[in-house]
Amino acid sequence: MVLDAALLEQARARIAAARNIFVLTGAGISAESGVPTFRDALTGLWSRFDPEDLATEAAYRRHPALVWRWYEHRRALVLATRPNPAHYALAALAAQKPVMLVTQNIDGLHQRAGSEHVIELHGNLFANRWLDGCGRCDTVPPVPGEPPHCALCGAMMRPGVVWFGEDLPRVARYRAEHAAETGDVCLVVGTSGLVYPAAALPGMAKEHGAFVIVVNPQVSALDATADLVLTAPAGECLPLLWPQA
Ligand code: BJW
Repeated sequence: MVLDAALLEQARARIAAARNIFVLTGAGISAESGVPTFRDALTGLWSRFDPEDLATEAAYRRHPALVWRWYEHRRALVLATRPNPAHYALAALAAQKPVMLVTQNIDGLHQRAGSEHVIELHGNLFANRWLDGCGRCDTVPPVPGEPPHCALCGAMMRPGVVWFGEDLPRVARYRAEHAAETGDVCLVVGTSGLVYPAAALPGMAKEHGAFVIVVNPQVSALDATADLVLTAPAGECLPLLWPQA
């Protein structure tokens, strides 16, 4: 992919001059690691299901084993991947200037690349919690392919992610909004910009005076908010935007 040299230079200058950078990432930043983006067609067993139909509490209550297996499949997939140059570039940037890194991703790849203090808006794939637990929940030995149950009250374990219709973790949301309001550059990487409230953050940043840069090989809903769009895969583009350690 050939990046427009003038746009690249403009983005580099903005980032070099920034005092605080607010970064919002989405599934696209992990695509080059081999993690499917959320709205890509899934293959194999899951190709018959619409992910948006599985990512709700109602779906989990209706088909717990199906949804649990979908998350087990995704955990295994993520564990077999590695961070890519885009994740490492963001970790390197944080060593050079204040970066507030907000991610919609649940894969933990930013942390594995060395980024600290990552604000996870949609939870984490590896953090399970109880659904309707009794407060003293304890697992019985799990049946393979089934969600673990509490030995005391029978509650089910659920993935510690944020499904549609659920509130985002309050502290993460508060910190993300603060980041959007205080960054002088807002760098949006690999998100379709279709899922709220995350998708509202770049607009909030712009209202507070940030220069908004979007990195995405495809058109996204946030292009209209952007001051500058870099049409490129994150792993190719980000390492060109600032010096790498
Ligand atoms: C590359 C690339 C490369 C490819 N380099 N890029 C306001 C308006 C309308 C609706 C709502 C609203 N406010 C709230 C709602 C409802 C709802 C919502 O947003 N619905 C919309 C779909 C219409 N939001 C919610 O329900 C949220 N909760 C909430 O608001 O609570 C208050 C409330 C309660 C009750 C009622 C109403 C409000 C919760 C949202 C939770 C989202 N959860 C998921 C699943 C997480 C767990 C899991 O993964 O299983 O989070 S959905 C899914 O989408 C996942 C993602 O984090 C999220 C965003 O997706 P993302 O990251 O943008 O991925 P993609 O696949 O969409 O895009 C990838 C992009 O990468 C593409 O653009 C590619 O081109 C690009 N790409 N390769 C760079 N190499």
